[in-house]
Formats: sequence, structure tokens, C-alpha cells
Amino acid sequence: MRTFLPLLAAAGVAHAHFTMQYIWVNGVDQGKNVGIRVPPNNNPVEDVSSPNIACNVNGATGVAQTISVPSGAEISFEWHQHDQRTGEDPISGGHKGPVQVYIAKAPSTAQSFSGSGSVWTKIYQAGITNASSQQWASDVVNANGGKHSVRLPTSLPAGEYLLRAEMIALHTASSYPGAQFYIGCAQIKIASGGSADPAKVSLPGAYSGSDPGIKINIYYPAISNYPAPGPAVWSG
Ligand SMILES: *[C@@H]1O[C@H](CO)[C@@H](O)[C@H](O)[C@H]1NC(C)=O
Ligand SMILES: [Cu+2]
Repeated sequence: MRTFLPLLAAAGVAHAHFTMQYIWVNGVDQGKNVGIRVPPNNNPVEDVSSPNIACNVNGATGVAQTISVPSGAEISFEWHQHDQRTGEDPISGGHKGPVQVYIAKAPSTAQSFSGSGSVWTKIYQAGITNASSQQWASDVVNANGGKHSVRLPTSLPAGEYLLRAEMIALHTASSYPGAQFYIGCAQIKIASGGSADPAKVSLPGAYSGSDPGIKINIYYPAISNYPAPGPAVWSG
């Protein structure tokens, strides 16, 4: 029995973390890991200068499936600590912080697109959702079965894209590295659309370890306005 103890201890550490496992399109579950670039484990990325900050570890490599979505679709992202929907805390309640969503248009197919370069546009952010209770966007996700949603702007051109959802856990962020970036990227194809050409940033590039939303003590003083890292939201 003694030899099992280190394994159990290691598993206990991993329990705290989570990954993005399901995409929903207009309320329809697309299936576990379908269209998603699955990282090797549920550990966060902590180095904002690493290529892993784009689409997590191994995230520059495409997967076979790309999810078809109508113009203006509501996309939901669902996260879990483990490889299952167990009813446990979806993302582990101690992980407090913002939720952000970015999109990047592939030059050709989403499968062949690495997500490198100045290609990312932020389409959603939520930080502190109730200052008096110090409720974070992550608390809302945890209470909502691990899900959060965004509506795609209808002005996005038809084509294939990477969608990047990000939850940043700030419970250990008072020094850098310390903030934990949980990142999930999905491949989608928008059948029809508009002709928008929004501003774009690169990842890595858009974040710095000294950003006030990345190196931050969230416990004192209490946060009323969270300075989200990265560019402003483009709303279409
Ligand atoms: C915010 O939190 C306070 C304190 O817990 C609570 O009374 C209030 O109802 C909350 N507001 C919303 C909009 O949920
Ligand atoms: Cu964790």
C-alpha cells in the first residue's frame, strides 16, 4: 500500500484544475471534446510569454473535427475538473477570476491554423460580477454547471476560426508567475456572415506579467473594478 501514497498525493494536486470539454451551439451540446484541442492534462499555463498562452499545451496543432455554426450563434463553453460530468464543483470554487473569449480567423482551415501571429480579437470579458459579495465571473461559471456563453457577432465573415475561451484563476496572483490561465480552443466554421475586420492582438504578446489584472491581490483591498488583461472587447 505504501507505494500508492505518492500517487494519491499527486492526484490531489491535479484535482484543483480543470479543462474546457464541451461546446454548445445555440443550446445543442456538440459532444465531449468534439472540435476541441485537448491539452495533455488539466494544469494551467502560467507563463504569459509562452506559445502555450494561445491555445494551451499542444494547442497549435489542429484536430480533425471542426464545428459548423450559424451566423450569430450563441456558443457555450463547458469546463470540468475531470474527464466527466460528475456533479462535483465544475471548476473548483477556490479558483476566482475573470472569463474571456477571443476569436481568430483562419487563413484557410481551422484545422491547419496554429493561432500564432496578430490574429486574436476579444469578444467577451467578465470580471467581478458583484462587488459587494466579491463574486467573480468564475463563481457564476461554477454555479452554472461549468458553463458560460457568448453570442458571435453577425458581422464576422464566413470562414473557419479558432475560438479561445479563457478563465484566469487569481487566488495566487499577488506575485508573478502566479495567475493560472485555463485555456480551451475550439475549431468552428461559420457558414455565412458579414465583412467586419476587427482589431487583433497576438498571444503571446497581448499580456505582460506586470499587467494589473495578472499580478493582483484579489483579497485585499476588495476589488470593485477588475482591470481585465488584453484588448478591449469588440462587440461586432
Ligand atoms: C450582490 O451581493 C450582495 C451581498 O451578498 C447581495 O445582497 C446582492 O443581492 C447581490 N446583487 C446581485 C445583483 O446579485
Ligand atoms: Cu487548479
